[in-house]
Amino acid sequence: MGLMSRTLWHVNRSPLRYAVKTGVSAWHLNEKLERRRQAQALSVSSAERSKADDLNRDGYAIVTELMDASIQDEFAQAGLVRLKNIDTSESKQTSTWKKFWVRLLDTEMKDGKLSADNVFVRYALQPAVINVVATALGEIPWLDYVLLSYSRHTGESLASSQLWHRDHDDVRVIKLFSYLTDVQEDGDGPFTFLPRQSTDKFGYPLRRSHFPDEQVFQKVSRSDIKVMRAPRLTSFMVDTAKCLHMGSRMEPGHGRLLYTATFFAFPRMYPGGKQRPFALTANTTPLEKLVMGL
Ligand SMILES: O=C(O)CCC(=O)C(=O)O
Ligand SMILES: [Fe+2]
Repeated sequence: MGLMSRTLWHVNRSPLRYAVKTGVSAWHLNEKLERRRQAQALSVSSAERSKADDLNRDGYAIVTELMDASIQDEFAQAGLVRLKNIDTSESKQTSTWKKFWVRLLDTEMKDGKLSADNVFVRYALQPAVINVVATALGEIPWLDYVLLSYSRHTGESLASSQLWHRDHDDVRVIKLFSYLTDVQEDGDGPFTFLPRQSTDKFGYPLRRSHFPDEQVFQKVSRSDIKVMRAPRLTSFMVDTAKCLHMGSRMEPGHGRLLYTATFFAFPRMYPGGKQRPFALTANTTPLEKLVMGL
């Protein structure tokens, strides 16, 4: 890690992160105001508003019933196709640090970009999804990336996101998760988390970002845990910066295919100069462009 990223690592685990976020936001005031204005103009249903309230109050919301029926079939089929092609995705994957985890969309990116009409991009751009996240954040969100990950058993000890952690990519990180395989048993490695209020009891122990079960349950009751055992096509949103979470604790012979769309409030806290991982098409709307940061 360089000096800059090491400094940010510490900043983003301290109360200073809010000052940094405010400072970075001041640079982009016009766009920030435009995003707020456009969020006000969205027509948001009462069901969507109530999910946004859940998200802000508890740090999570179950949103399966808000997903657009017309995209579900295509989304599910596309998941099955990627599952069949796992061996090629694995050999081409760029980062292999998480051995229990394979990224499946890398192979279909062109120059590091997914087309805005790719079903996994469109899934994140569904009006209901944008409405809920925009209402929760009070502004048009920034879609940072979409991810399709396949988790499987490795026989190694628990590591990285299999341990309890909060994501530190930004002050608030709203992830839309959808299962593309059934996750009905503990062996299927369900996404597991603590609601915001329970996470707050844990505080911010210094010097560590990932914690074993014992350490978490010294401060938080085990009965507070939410284990997302659910059939495929279940969708939920979690503020993973505010809620301790873990998952992918797979048993032998089990596999879990999970879709993730990650949203922040603009501007991204780590500028980083990284190019956007999306490519627009002739049909991309101005609102979708704003969400994708294009
Ligand atoms: O694999 C899991 O269920 C945990 C994933 C995770 O930590 C994340 O998406 O931030
Ligand atoms: Fe995480």
